[in-house]
Amino acid sequence: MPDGASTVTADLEVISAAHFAWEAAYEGACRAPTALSAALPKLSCMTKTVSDQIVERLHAWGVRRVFGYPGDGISGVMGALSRLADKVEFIQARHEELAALMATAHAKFTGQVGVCIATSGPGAIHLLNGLYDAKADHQPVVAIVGQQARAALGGEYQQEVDLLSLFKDVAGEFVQMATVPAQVRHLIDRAVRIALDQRTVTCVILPNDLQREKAAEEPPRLHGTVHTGIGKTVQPNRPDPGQLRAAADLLNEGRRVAILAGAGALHATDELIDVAERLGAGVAKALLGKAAVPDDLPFVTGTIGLLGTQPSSEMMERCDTLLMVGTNFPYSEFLPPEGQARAIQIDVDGRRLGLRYPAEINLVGDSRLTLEALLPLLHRKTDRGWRRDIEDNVARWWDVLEDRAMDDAQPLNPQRVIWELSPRLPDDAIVTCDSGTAAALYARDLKLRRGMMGSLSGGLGAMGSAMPYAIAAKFAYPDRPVIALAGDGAMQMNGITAMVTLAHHWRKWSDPCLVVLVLANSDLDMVTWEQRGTEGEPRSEGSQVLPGFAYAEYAKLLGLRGIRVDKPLSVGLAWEEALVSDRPTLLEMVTDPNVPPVPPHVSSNQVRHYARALLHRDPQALELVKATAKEWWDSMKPHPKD
Ligand SMILES: Cc1ncc(C[n+]2csc(CCOP(=O)(O)OP(=O)(O)O)c2C)c(N)n1
Ligand SMILES: [Mg+2]
Repeated sequence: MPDGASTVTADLEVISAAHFAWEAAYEGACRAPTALSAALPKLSCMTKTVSDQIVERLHAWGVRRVFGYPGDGISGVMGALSRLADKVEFIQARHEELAALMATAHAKFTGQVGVCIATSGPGAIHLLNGLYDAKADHQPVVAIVGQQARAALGGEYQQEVDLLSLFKDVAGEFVQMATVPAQVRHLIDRAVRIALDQRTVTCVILPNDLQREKAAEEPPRLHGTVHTGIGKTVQPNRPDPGQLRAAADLLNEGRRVAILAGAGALHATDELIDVAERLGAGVAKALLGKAAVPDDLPFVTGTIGLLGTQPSSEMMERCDTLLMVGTNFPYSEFLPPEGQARAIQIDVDGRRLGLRYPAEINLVGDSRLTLEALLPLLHRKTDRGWRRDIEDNVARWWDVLEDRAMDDAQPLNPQRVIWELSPRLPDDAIVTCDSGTAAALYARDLKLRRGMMGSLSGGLGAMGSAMPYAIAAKFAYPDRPVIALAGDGAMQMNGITAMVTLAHHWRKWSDPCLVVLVLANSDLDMVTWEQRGTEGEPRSEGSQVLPGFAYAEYAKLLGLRGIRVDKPLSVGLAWEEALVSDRPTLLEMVTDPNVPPVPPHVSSNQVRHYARALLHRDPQALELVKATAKEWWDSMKPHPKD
C-alpha cells in the first residue's frame, strides 16, 4: 500500500473515532438525568443535528404530529423527535402501514399535510399501502424514511433497499435522498410544499449517518446551493369571467340539471345547496364527497355508482345537463351516456378535467369560489317539475331503505345496524369506514347531517383503513365523537392491532367517545357477493370464511368496553350505550352474510352470473334467494309516495 494511502486511512480512523466520541457525548448529554437536563438549557450546549433541523423545519411548516415506527435506519430523527416532543408529537403505530393510513386520514380530516416516518428496508416497504391511499385520494402526505449509511449504499448491506426506485411511483412528484447536510433544508421544504400544492405524496430518504451530522441551517451562499423558504402557495382559484358566463348560459339553458359533487366539494356545502336551489337540480355524491351536502335534504339523491342509490341512477339517466364539481368519479356506466347531457366540470387540477365525461366547459378553480362566482349569473328555474320528481324519488328511496333495514335476517340485518345509527349520530360526529359491506352501508344507508365528517379509502379501497382513520381523527379532534365502521375481515387484517394503539391513548382525549362497529358476519362478504355477481362463482369456504374471534371480549381485555349484539331489538340500545360510554367501545354486531349489498341496477349479466353461482350449489343458496326476494319486494311494493 503506498504511504499516502495509509496516512489517509489513519486520518479517517481518527476522524471517525472523534465523530463517534462526539456523538456519544451528544446523545449522553441529551439523555442525561432530568435534573441535569433541567439545569442545562435544551440543546444550547450542543450542536444542532440534521435530525433536529428536520423536526424544527416540519414544525415551522405547521406540522404538530407525525405517525410512525422506529428502527436503526431512522434513529437520528427519532432522537430529535424525543428531544423536541414539545414541538412535534410522535405517535407510534403498530405497523408502518397503519402510520401511513393515519397520516392520510390526518390530511383528509384537517386539510393539513400528514407526515409519516419509518426506518429503512422493511419499515419503508410497510408504508406503501397507506401512501398509495393518500396518492389515490389526492392527499398531501410526506414520508420521511431512513436508509443505511451512505458509505454502505450499493453494497447489498443489511436492510438496504433501493428506496428511490421503491418510492418512485407513489411519490413520483418528489422523492429525493439527502446526501449532505446542506441539502436537507430544501428537501424538507420542497417535500412539504409539493405535497400541499399537488395534493400528493412526497418522500425524503435520510441515510442514518447523515441524520447525526451537524445541521447546515443555512447553506453557504455559493454556486451550487439552494435557498428555500416556508410559506404556503396562494392559488388564484377562480376561472375567468368569460368562462363563467359560458358555464352559466349552459346551466340556464338546461331543463333537467343534475349535480355530481365529489371530495373536492367538501368545503362548498352552502354553494352547492344554493346552486341546486336556483337550478332546481338534484345533487348526487361520489363516495368521498358524501359529506359535501347533508343526506337529510330532500333533493340530495345520495351516492352514485356500484354502492349508490336508485334516485342518483335515475337522475343521471334522465338529466339533460350535468354539473360535476370536484369529482373524479370513475364509473362511466353510472354517468349519462355521451351526448345525452351537456356538461360542465369544475376541478382545481386541470389534468382531471374532461377525464370521465366529455364536458363542454371545463373550469379550473376551487369549487367553492367557482360556484360562488357562478351563482349571481344563474336564473332561478321557474319550472320545478324536474326537482319535484327528484324529491319524490328520494323520499320513496328512504322508505325502501327503511323497509329493507327492517327485514328479518339471521341474526342481524346489517342495514338495520346502520339505519339505527343515523338518528343517533351526534351532531359533530366523524365517521370512518372500511372496504367491504361497511362501505356499501355507509354510502347508501347512513344519513350524514350538516357539520359531520366522513371518509374512507376511496380510490385505493384498501381494507383496514377504518381503525387508523378513526384514531387519526381522534388525535386531530379529541373533543369530537368518532365512529369506525369495519368488517370482521378488516379487523382481523389490522384493526385488532390498531385497537392496542387506541387502548394506549384514549385517556388523553377530552371526549373518550370512539365507537368501533364490527360487522361480524364471519365472511369476506363483499367479495363473496362480487364473486357470485361477476364471476358466477359460488362461495368458496376456503377463501371467504373467516376464523372466529371474540371481538367484544378482546376489547374488554384491552380495558375498553365491548358489547356483542345478536338481537335486532338491542341494536339501537347498544348504539346509545356506546355513544355515551366513558371509554371507547367496540360493538360486535353479529350480522347476516346472506343479505345482499344490492347495487341500484343489477345488469342482466350479473343476474346470469348470480343464477349460475346458485346452480353451482352455493352453500347459502336457499338463504340467498329468500333475502334477495325480500330486497326486491321492498323496492317494488307500493309506498306512501307512490
Ligand atoms: C388490502 C385489501 N385486500 C383485499 C381487498 C379485497 N376486498 C375488498 S372488500 C373485502 C372483504 C372485506 O371483508 P370484511 O372486512 O369481513 O367485510 P364484509 O364485506 O364481510 O362486511 C376484500 C377481501 C381489499 N380491498 N384490500
Ligand atoms: Mg366480514
